[in-house]
Amino acid sequence: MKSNDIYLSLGSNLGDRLENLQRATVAVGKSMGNVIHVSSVFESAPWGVDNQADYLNLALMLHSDLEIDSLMSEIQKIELALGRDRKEKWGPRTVDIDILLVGERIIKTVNVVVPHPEMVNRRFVLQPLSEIATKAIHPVENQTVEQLLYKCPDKGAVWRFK
Ligand code: PH2
Ligand code: MG
Ligand code: MG
Repeated sequence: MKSNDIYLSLGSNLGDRLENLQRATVAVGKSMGNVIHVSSVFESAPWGVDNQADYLNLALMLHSDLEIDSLMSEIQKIELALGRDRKEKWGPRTVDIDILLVGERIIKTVNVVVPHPEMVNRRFVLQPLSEIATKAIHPVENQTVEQLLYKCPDKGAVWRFK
């Protein structure tokens, strides 16, 4: 795979949330490629399932020569190493890493769909992403991240944490 601009979303709402995000960012740089940009950290109420702690989220951009399946398996290793235990859909997690965009490619495999199908509906994803990728194009919507944030139907509060 060409070294595209790959955008990831990281989230944590268990344990030391900030440390989890920092450790995950370092691990991404070690095993997946070169981390070029990291957004501020934002906090938001849990989306999808109530009665769990607030999340911290950030977005980052990396350059990588890995194919999509290798990106996915590295992500799973990092999530596991940081204590992720996959139980409940939308439930609490020490760290969740999602692939949002891979350049302007549209990818559908049994493991992963890029652009992330739900990113346009989640303010906690778009708000950090817009900090580092304002003009990046979503190749399905044919809109920039800035435009997607503006028209995002999710009106949940997302505030700057760090
Ligand atoms: N991740 C989820 C479910 N709900 N809510 C917020 N605020 N942030 C998240 O990262 C998040 C969520 C499952 O991936
Ligand atoms: Mg997720
Ligand atoms: Mg995930």
